[in-house]
Amino acid sequence: MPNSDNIVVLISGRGSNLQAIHRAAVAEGWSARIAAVISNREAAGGLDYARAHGIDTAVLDHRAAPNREAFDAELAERIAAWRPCAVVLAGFMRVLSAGFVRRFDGRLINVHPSLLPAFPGLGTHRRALDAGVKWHGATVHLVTADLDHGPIVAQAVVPVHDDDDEARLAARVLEQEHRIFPPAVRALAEGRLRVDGLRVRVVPEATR
Ligand code: NHR
Ligand code: GAR
Repeated sequence: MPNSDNIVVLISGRGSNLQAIHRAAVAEGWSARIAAVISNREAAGGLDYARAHGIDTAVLDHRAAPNREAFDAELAERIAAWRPCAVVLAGFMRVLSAGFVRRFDGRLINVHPSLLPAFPGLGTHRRALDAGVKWHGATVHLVTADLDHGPIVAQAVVPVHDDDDEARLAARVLEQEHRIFPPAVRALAEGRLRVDGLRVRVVPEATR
């Protein structure tokens, strides 16, 4: 059973989305709180932010595990100890096995740097530039075993400029991630997502 107010955030890097979520949770007085941040990389900048803000942290190096299943099993145990209402992938770079997803089914959420179903997987900004699309963006989705194909909770669109490079485009998309991810995480944590196949309705805060 989920505990109802612990959010666990998984990161691999800088953690700017973690910060955006944490800031929103504090500023808006969410009933849920970020209880723990778990990184598969010791050097992840997001760990420093978490420590500086009194959030529990753990590092689980996937290279120390004998295989993917073993890493996922240990990660699942660590997460389950918090009985989380939401498990947030915020720039987490390891694909999670079907067994892992099943264990936290309906509580896993990810932000992906493209307008899904376009450009699932890695290297999205380079691929968007190479494909010549005029619009790009970010997607928040529930995580299923089918990589980057879970039910879509929120999306935001940005223009692609003629003189864009990967870095400029990524920065424009990241700004939108920070805008759409926190309210989606909040809605999940507060039980305000209604999922019907691949379609998700977010029940507004007031009319719960
Ligand atoms: N797991 C499942 N089951 N489903 C999803 O939708 C997932 C997921 C795990 C992560 C984030 C995702 C993204 O937003 C995500 C969604 C990593 C890879 C990847 O190929 C792909 C997609 C995403 C994250 N990772 C390599 C791997 O072998 C490692 C890459 C690295 O370490 O730099 O796992 O894009
Ligand atoms: C974000 O752009 C996120 O969408 C992306 O990594 C960045 C993490 O930034 N995620 C993926 O590419 C997942 N494969 P952050 O660490 O500053 O939140």
